[in-house]
Amino acid sequence: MQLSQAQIDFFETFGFLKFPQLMADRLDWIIDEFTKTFPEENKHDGTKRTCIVPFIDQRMSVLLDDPRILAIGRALLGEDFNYMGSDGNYYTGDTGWHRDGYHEKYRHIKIAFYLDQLGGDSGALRVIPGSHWLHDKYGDDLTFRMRDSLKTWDVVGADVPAQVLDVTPGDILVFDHNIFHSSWKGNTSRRMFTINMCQRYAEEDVQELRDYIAGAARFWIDRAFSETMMNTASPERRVHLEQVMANDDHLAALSAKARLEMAEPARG
Ligand SMILES: O=C(O)CCC(=O)C(=O)O
Repeated sequence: MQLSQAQIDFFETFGFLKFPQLMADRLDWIIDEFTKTFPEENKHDGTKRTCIVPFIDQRMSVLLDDPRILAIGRALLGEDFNYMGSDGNYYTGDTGWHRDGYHEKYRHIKIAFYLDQLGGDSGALRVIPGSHWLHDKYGDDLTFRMRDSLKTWDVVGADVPAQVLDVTPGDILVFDHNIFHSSWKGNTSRRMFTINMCQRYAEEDVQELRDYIAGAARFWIDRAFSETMMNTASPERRVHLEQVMANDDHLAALSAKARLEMAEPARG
């Protein structure tokens, strides 16, 4: 599979893409592995989000070798893109408007697998097309004002002007971390996992990458990737692991500190 120039242009302009039924042939396997990744003894009870990081690393590392996933990474980020970890979730209720940090120089993307049929009234992801470009004072103000849209504009979160990305399991959504996104009216066990990727960092910017990796300490993990992900990597997969593997040596100490300071690992 290859992305068309029109798809690449669409992503650059609007900050997201939808691939209907791209992974339909793997869906049964994906749902089975998703379910098995969550431990029996700590089942999601619907009261708050349950989240596992890194996620595909536990039982689905091979997704990183799938030609379709590779094609998305290569087309949007370059041949030598970095895998940046993954999260698996049972969501409970709404996810308010936010962006996943702001990356000015290097593109970071999320590939999202939603495993339930979702529409605007049942928790489908919403994005504000083109908002990944807002990185000036206007973007900063918007981050702040979006936190309480009712107070700011007398508009509930679900009515903020946005594109609703309906999904059928097997569809793939891809979005830029910088885009404003949210989800409203979902139930208490919405299933979703993501694969994060970014452009490879130039040597002079590696500290920025290390700072990003440090953020994973809140999940109490000692390495960015699981042993399985690293030990089963073919030379082709290694290309997408090596820059992070070379720059996660500070994570174990930071996680040890987080274990002392937090009651439980972060839920997102
Ligand atoms: O589906 C959701 O509730 C939100 C997903 C999201 O915010 C994310 O993956 O960054």
